[in-house]
Amino acid sequence: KQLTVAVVGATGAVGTKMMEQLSKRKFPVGKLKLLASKRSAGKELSFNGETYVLEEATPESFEGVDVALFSAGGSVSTALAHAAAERGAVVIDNTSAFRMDPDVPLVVPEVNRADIKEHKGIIANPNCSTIQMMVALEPIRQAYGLNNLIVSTYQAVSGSGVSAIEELHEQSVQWEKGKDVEATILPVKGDKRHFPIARNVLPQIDVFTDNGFTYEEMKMINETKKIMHAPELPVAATCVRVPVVAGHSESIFIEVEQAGVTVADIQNVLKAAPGVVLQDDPANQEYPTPLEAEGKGETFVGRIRKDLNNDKGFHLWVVSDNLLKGAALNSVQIAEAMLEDGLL
Ligand code: A2P
Ligand code: 11C
Repeated sequence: KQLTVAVVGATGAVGTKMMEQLSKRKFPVGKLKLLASKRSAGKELSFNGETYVLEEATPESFEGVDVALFSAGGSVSTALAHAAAERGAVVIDNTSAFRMDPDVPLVVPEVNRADIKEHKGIIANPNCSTIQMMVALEPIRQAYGLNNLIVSTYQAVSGSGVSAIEELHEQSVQWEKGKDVEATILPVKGDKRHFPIARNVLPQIDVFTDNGFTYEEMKMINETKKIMHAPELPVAATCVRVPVVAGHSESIFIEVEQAGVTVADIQNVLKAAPGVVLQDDPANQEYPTPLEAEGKGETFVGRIRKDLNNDKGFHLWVVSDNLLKGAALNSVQIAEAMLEDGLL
């Protein structure tokens, strides 16, 4: 069966990877519509060796579309996702616009694939930093239960789009040349103040909410509870931007429910877990890094240690390519799962 697929935000950091994943994974694309803003209309992009002309995304763009992968920002999804669904397209939305909507499944296929069938036209792809954490922690939760979860992230600039990648490059060059370093994008496009990311670390991703946590932190907290179907689970997050182009890293503390669990038990669970690669051999300095994870679809886990004071406490280091499993790959995997389950 050949499908008509639309990519909304096809010129963006994630949209580009969505096209790459559709091609690489041989998704049955019969017809492809590449959509972006008016600015890009008429530009050309190639897919599977053929040239496609970009069009401005409008409600009418979705006539005859079977699957629409959205990654053009929340406001574009808010404006167009329902219009696409009303025209019969299944929308897989990579923005935060609908993630907490009770009518919209929020899906990591390795974790809660069964939720997909509850959809009413829109399925949400979780935030990148949430996805990799779910892939690593759900198998542990299934085996030993979970009482508590605290995460600190080290997130790549590509999470903030093409312009943030360019900003890191430009600032690095400015440093090299001894020029003044200009910051206009990070930590958050359009916020009151901007700080350099080259040679720096910024403890702010997205804007602050009233409780002192940022939206990125609240996404990790709320999305985790929804994906795991665990509304009571205590979750805390601190999200930090680092001068890395691709690959989010996370330092995670968990407390499991069951007593007597060992590091080897956790390692064995992760060895068998779908989408996980265990990379945990401190004696040989074997642990995941974002540079090594870049371009790969798996979630890499290492540095697994038992807490020194809490017998049920464990520390883990979790790394994945934020544009792949964190975004484009997960979206395409949702579409693949739907095809396999006869939902497309
Ligand atoms: P465009 O290149 O035409 O601006 P990134 O996350 O890397 O910043 O990319 C954002 C993506 O969202 C780009 O593909 C961008 O297209 C697209 N986009 C931005 N505004 C709109 C809009 N109003 N309608 C459709 N696509 C948009
Ligand atoms: C970042 N996690 O790294 C963000 C990007 O809700 O999909 C993804 C934002 C989102 O900046």
